Amino acid sequence: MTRPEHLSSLSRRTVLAGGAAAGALALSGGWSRVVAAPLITVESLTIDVNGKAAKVFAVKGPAGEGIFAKEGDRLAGAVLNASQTPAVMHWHGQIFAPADQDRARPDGGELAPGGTDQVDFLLTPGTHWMHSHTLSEQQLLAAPLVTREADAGEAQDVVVMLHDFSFRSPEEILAGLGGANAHGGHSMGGSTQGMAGMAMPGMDHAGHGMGAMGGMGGGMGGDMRAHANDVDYDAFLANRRTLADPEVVKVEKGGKVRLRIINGGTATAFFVSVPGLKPRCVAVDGSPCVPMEAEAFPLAQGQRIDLLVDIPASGGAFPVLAQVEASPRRTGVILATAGASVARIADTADRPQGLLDLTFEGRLSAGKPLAQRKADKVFPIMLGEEAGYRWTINGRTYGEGRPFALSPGERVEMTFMNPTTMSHPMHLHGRHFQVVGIGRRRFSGALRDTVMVPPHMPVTIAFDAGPKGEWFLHCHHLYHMATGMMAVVKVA
Ligand SMILES: [Cu+2]
Repeated sequence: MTRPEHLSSLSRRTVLAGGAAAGALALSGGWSRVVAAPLITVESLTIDVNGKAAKVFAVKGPAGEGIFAKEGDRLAGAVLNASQTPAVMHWHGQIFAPADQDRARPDGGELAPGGTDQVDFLLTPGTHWMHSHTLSEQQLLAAPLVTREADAGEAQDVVVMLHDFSFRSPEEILAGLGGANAHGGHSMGGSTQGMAGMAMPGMDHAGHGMGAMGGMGGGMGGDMRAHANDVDYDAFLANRRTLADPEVVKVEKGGKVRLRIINGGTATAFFVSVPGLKPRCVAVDGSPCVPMEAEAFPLAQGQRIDLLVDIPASGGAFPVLAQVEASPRRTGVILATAGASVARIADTADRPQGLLDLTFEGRLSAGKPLAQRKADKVFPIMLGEEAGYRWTINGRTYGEGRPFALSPGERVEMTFMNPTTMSHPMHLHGRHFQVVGIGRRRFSGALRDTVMVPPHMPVTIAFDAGPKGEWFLHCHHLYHMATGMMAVVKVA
């Protein structure tokens, strides 16, 4: 098995030893070397984007960006913040990390520059990731946290992390969203400018005039069309590179590849496709699903998708593309066999994609669904939007509302309702849930940790509460979360 260069391969022994001063690092070739603690380091670095220098973050494991482990491994060791900025790290998709080992918890806090944390938890199998839970997520403070399943077989793993990138700081972006040209400047009557702007990829700040109305439940009438892409990004990255200079991953003729794709974009959802091959989705958000083929796979912020592809015996070069929803803009990596000629792929497609919807979600079913059970608690959750780029859960921004109170082991159902004009990828910390309803239709859908809730389409999730602790439930659109769309689930 060839491993991507940017991933570290940790043996069980290595991970267990990670908390000590040094541990042995085993790479796929079978050799090992001694590496010093810490296990994970957050650092600043400068990368090149479109020929311009950009100051971003990196999350380094023992052998490069991210962590790549095997089922049964623990993540045990020190997390060092070697950057100049306080960090709030979240272990996204990890269900065995106790609440007090996740910095991103209601009573958590920043890991100060130079500060160290100790972590020790069993890794959750599957394609997961770790990322900042504050605005620095926009500056690429994120990395893969992939634990190879015991039954993953011989496929070659290729991890692709997607990002939306801006030369502006996240604070500037947020100010722009809340400024006079966004929500705050519009009256309740909406704006014709907004309607004209809505179909424009990447540029529909003006569309927010409608958003405020959406939050009022649609009672104002007018055009309620959904929109996306409220931030105008400078680039879209796959493994930190654009299609002008993409990563080219060497694959074998006749080989099998497992693409593990992570949407680390903060405000961008993508459609993933592999033209020329027939990808089969085998897992979403790290949890196995009944294998499913599609032309293009929707991937909202925070979500992951695992796609199996067979490389033809004749070889060739095959782009793995991620196209922004409601836009022709795209990014990606190239899979190429030895000697294949790699053509330049334009970073703009011939035509825009539509908005993400739940067509694919509705066809998915979990590999291991939850046991059928009547819910002990049912929560209707109304997602809302108010003037001034204020996003709410049940009418309240984070800090204003009471926690959702659960007891360990309770079967919980939450139905998200979205009368706003943007989609909300809703993410629950510390637990995987099953999608069990879309609109009025009940079904045994995918196991996930992040589900997209489009405008005017209720989505119901189910999960069994636990472990004890306080966990965030929030929208994974960074600027929605930062401006209020977050609540606490308290298991006690
Ligand atoms: Cu949102």
